[in-house]
Amino acid sequence: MFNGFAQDFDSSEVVLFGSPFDGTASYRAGSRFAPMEIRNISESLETYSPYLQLDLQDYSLHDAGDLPLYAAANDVENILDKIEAFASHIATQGKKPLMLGGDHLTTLPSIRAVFRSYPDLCVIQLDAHTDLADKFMGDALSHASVMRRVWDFLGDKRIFQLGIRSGPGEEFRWAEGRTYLYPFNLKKINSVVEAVGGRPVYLTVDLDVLDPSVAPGTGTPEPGGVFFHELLETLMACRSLNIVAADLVELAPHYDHSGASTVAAAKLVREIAGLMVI
Ligand SMILES: [Mn+2]
Repeated sequence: MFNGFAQDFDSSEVVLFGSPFDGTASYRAGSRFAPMEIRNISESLETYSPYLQLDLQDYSLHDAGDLPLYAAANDVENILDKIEAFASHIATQGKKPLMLGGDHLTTLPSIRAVFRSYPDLCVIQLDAHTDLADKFMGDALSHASVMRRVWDFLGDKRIFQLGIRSGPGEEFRWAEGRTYLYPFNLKKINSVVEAVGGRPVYLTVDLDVLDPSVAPGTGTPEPGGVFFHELLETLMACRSLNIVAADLVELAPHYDHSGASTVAAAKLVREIAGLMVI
């Protein structure tokens, strides 16, 4: 159990669950271990957030554990269906899903499920990579194509991408007029918050938005990223938003033997959960 997520499903406002799948990692796998390691390390993390000045223990939060995705490891669509079904199960009851990935493709079924409950959904993506490939190595379902697949059903100008500093030129050009892509850093968050207004938000945080000196434990590290406090300040700038679902993806804990990347991820989960209940 993630520290502080002690309530039962029925009484909870936020439901945490893990999607331990890294089958589409293009460089190096390992994010399947993220949910387990994040939970382990959360035991050493305070449940109190001094940033939001709230204690997770005072809120109705449930940890539903990990989805059993190993058995179908070679069947991507089957895995995505399982994630979508569970996220739907949460969202249709008016609860807020908070998913621990997994590679970034796990975000697709989670957003798809939430979108059915919130047709005017916006997506805020904090990430190093465009993730807008129509096909990556011939594959339409890849962590490098996740935002393109989300755009397929969400349409133009509903996806806000910040921190982006890597991707093919054609994806940066494709983004023009279709998504709001703010490269290199997170400084445009205030205009994003203003543009989103009161609409429901799905927040997806790819851990590789952080600089690899902060979080080397990820599948596709990308130099030139933000420091932890910048990401934290960005999250705090989102406190007025109506965040109805969120995820944290792409932690591959075993590439960082210090454990610091996992601590960073766990701390982000605590703050994101806080944003979802205030
Ligand atoms: Mn990504």
